[in-house]
Amino acid sequence: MKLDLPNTFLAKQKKLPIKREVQNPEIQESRNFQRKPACSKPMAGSESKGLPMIDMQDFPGQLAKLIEACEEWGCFRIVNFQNFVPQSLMQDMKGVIRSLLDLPIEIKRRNVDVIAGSGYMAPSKINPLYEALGLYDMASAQDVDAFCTQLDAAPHQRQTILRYARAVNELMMDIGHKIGEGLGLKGVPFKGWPCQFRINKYTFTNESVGSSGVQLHTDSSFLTVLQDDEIIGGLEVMRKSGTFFAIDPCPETLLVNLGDIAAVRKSFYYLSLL
Ligand SMILES: O=C(O)CCC(=O)C(=O)O
Repeated sequence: MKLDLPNTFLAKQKKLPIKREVQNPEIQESRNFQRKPACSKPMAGSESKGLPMIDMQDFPGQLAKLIEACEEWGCFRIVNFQNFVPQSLMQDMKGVIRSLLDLPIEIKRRNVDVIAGSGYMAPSKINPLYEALGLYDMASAQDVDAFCTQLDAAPHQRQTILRYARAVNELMMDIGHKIGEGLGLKGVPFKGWPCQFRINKYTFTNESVGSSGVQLHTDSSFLTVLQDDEIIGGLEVMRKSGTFFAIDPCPETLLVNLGDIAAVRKSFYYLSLL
């Protein structure tokens, strides 16, 4: 079995969603935008318009489906992962990041890079609608602590960020192990791999709806786990054919995307992991 994927296969872009009506362009509340009930309540084994849905509670039963999703799509949604990341924690975290992104720019700028691009990214010429906060390694309590200190996080915010970071890191390792197992590799030592955390915000108005929220890119990571908005879509992934496929919102799921490190040939893959 191999993950034999050209880089372009994993490419994705963020298009700001087509609006139905905008009462106030300053307000980015989801109620103003078209609802896409493509995947209102995912059931184990159900599909979201073709994008594979992997049931994290059904292993090894889903191993073949997982590997097929990696090979055919380079991304998939997961369901039934709440033993790692409870729904309430996802909601709490959303509340925390909303307030962090609302902080004054001078405070957000304190979120400095550990490696290039790992910290705060202000809207730029290339990505004028995109802003992000970042944390280099969410597996490191020290890094999480430093991030919270930079942003003057209140004790309850710090607590939520710490819990979320731990939970998502555990989940990422579990997904990594499952992919490894599907490839016939048991016990791949993912512990110690840095796990970057990014909080993305797209600011859009009437004029910018339909344009790119962030430029076309692949992820340089092994895996990306994305907690996306439950209502507003916009993410598109490139299929093997070169056409873009819209990833519709799907509440109570997470999107997993394979990055460049996963997109290497089997022989190299074995070489790099063992
Ligand atoms: O924010 C999104 O929905 C996608 C973000 C993305 O592609 C990325 O952070 O690499």
